[in-house]
Amino acid sequence: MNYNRKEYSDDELLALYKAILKPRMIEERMLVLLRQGKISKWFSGIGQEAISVGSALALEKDEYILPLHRNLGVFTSRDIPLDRLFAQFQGKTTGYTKGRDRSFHFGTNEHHIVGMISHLGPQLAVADGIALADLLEKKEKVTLVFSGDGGASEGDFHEALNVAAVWSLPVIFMIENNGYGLSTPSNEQFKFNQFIDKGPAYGIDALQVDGNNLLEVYDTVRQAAASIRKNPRPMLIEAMTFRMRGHEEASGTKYVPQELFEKWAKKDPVENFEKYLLEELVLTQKTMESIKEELKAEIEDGLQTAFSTPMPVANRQEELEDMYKPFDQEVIKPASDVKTERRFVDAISDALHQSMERYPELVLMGQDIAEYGGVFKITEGFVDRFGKDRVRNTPLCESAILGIGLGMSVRGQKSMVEMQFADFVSAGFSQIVNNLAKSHYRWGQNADVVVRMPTGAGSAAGPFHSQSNEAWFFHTPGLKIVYPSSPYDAKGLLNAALEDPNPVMYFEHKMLYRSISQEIPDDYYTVEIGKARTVAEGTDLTIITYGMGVHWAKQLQQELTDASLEILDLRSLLPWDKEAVRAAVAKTGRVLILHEDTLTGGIGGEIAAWISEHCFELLDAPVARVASLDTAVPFAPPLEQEFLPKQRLREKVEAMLSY
Ligand SMILES: Cc1ncc(C[n+]2csc(CCOP(=O)(O)OP(=O)(O)O)c2C)c(N)n1
Repeated sequence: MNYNRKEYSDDELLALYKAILKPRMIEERMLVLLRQGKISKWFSGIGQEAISVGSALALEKDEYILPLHRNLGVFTSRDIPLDRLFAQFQGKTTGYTKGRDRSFHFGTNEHHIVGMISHLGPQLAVADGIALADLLEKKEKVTLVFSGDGGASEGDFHEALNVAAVWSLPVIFMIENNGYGLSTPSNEQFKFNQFIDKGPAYGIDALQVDGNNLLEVYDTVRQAAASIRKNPRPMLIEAMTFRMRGHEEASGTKYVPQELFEKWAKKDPVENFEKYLLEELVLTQKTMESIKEELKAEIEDGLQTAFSTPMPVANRQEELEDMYKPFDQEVIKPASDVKTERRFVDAISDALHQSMERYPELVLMGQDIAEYGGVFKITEGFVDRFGKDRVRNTPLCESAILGIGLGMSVRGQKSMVEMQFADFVSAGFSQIVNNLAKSHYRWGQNADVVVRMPTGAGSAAGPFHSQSNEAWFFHTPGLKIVYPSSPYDAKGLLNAALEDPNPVMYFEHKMLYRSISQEIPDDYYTVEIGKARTVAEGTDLTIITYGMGVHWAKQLQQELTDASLEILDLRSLLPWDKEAVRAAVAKTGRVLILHEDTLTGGIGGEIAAWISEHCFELLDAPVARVASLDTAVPFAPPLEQEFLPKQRLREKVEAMLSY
């Protein structure tokens, strides 16, 4: 192997040697422990250490690195205490996730590391978000994120590189090309010759390095980082390497031809570097042995401490609470009585505007939201007032933008991501339900992101511009969901959502945008998240609903002059107001749950179950539900009207009243 030490001093080379030896010695020790049945399997980085170690040491300590499952060398090079690292592997409380996630699935802001989720690709956009925060704060920093050659087949890879290119984000995309994705060889994974061919296609520079040559990786990343800090832009580095062990320890390597192992064994990154340092007289046999002894002692020490710490004791309360960053919402009242008549759409715009003034760290992102003002014109004029840095047109890439939101949270910024239509959130689903929602529980990092969701049917817009998909998120611990039905709540709940440090899905019904208006305070105010509102008081039957359902219920209440209807607007779906539901049930003993979303698996099912379980003695009739038909949302108006629950509401209410 050709090493070129350039201007690097003996001390620097020795530091590199110690750093590459450490993950190798840890893994060798772990292999023994695995055979003894003392630890569980992991993803081996043996043979690829030069990439992890060279990359980590080439950056400044306060620059973020986003490793994957084969990057033990990143964690060790950032001096993670070994007792905590081993405790993490063993699921112990003294690890980095309170025993909630495994192996390398953790981050630590103290060490400027954001760990992966299993899905691989979503990690890339999080790096974009960190880099965007650096760029906006004019910090001369670079962020480095890893991808395997297999993971690079995911759509997230394309989205992250494309946005990074368009926004000139200071990110190094380090691709470890080790020839296999689990058992799948490169020729079954992709058709192109090499990853560096992809760089120019995205408009970014690309370099290839010998990933087993520690000095080459280190020097290349150092130079790339220095250049990017001065001239922010993304760069792709392809590190050619080989995975010397199975996909995960104990999964075998039968599918890999023996000659490949033989070829790559000669290129072992640790042995070759050691040999080179001995030849260069940077290292003597004696110092080498003492370095190994020292590392061995450190590893044994860490292992002993980790083994002697107990497994976590489950605390139900703590488990539930840790899904969210603690936040005691202080409801803010408007400073004056001044009010203006505003449509629903203007109330949303007003809240965004005032929150942008209130939080200089808040950034808006979405398709066509800048000069064009968004397809519903909610951010019209925002660019003139707040500038293009904070009101960002995004490429068409829901997943990347949501991941960017998480990355910005890591750097203490807030973001609002506008889905052009709620339907398109499916293209970013994993980022929301796996990354944003679980991040605080896993390693204490909140995702300070509000996702705006223009939702609902009624305008003959067909199956992909009309869906109600709040139930997709209702089932995801870690998220909050709000769904206003009036201009007053639209403003107050959006302000509250932007204030809350947790990920909040904000549903806004498109048919309410310009059809309703109300006098609402000019000043900033918030509405409590998790609190329902009584819309009408009644004694005969309670309708529990939200969003458009509130308006359908109100209309029926006015038409049915001989019945007294109680209407409860949930306003927040996660968490939802159980006390208000109980009180509303108690008033009438008859409950109907109404929502625009389809019936099966809708939120009504959960609320009905809770009422049956907790309010049985208050009921005079079975809990009923009215919802949309269990079909896709149809296009033609007569079909859409049949789909929606409005026309079935009256019949159901009358049947219940005479039960
Ligand atoms: C979205 C997703 N699909 C499948 C998997 C299962 N899986 C985990 S690692 C892996 C192979 C990854 O290959 P590569 O990106 O080349 O990284 P390497 O393991 O070679 O370092 C697969 C298929 C996953 N984790 N996530």
